[in-house]
Amino acid sequence: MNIAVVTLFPAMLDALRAGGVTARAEERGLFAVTAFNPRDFTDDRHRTVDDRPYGGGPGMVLMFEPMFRAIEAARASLGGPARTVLLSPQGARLDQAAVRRLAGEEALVLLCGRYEGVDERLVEAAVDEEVSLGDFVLSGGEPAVLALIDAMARLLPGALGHRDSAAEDSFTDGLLDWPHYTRPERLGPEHGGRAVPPVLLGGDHGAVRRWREKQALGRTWLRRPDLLHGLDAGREALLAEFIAEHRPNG
Ligand code: 9WO
Repeated sequence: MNIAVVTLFPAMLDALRAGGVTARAEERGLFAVTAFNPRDFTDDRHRTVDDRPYGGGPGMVLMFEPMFRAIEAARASLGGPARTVLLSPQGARLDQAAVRRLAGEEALVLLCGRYEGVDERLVEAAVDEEVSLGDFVLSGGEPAVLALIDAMARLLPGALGHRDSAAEDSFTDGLLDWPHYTRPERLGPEHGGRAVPPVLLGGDHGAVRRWREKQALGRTWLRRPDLLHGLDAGREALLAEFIAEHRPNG
């Protein structure tokens, strides 16, 4: 997968190479990320990329030409058609289904806004899709692009190594994760002697699986009921057990 990012701050993309799944995926050649800086596509002595908003008001707006030329260069570098995505709070909310869809593209151009935003004519002329990570304002689209690339990279075949497409990873698809524990079995008295749920220590893999699915269902019910729909009978029963055993604040 080839990704071209249009950004005034290309150094922010270095974080992708600093470690973790994205660094390994790029080393393995599963994807490549290249930056295009609109400042390199200006004609004036000051390399101007922004100007004051028509109609007045505070702040600056990214100008059409430097952004458009950077997008054209980005597309040319990808050597084929590429979906162009602007990260902005005005976009459709990103979810795992959208991440999967975008990760399936051969090539992508990702646009980062800055200041008060981009000239709207750029959105009309060059953007296929606007994507938002949520209802909050950043100072620029770069952190959102990093998050999107990270979410896509871990879906590329080979990115997670041995964990790839493990059946286990999908059995709570669409639910929140279950709780995780590691050594020691019991914390010291300074931490209240908190213990690991005994079922996880018993070696009954069927019971562990059932407990995890139940916890995933229960947490989703408690924290994100909007995600719970169309449960099959088995899951309904498991969730009913969780609810029966659940004590608020307990
Ligand atoms: C600024 C602002 C000020 C008052 C009222 C509303 C406002 N919206 C914005 C705004 O959206 N500024 C953007 C900042 C301009 C372009 C880059 N910025 C950006 C991208 N902020 N947040 C994102 C973003 C992208 C994806 N998902 C979540 C947030």
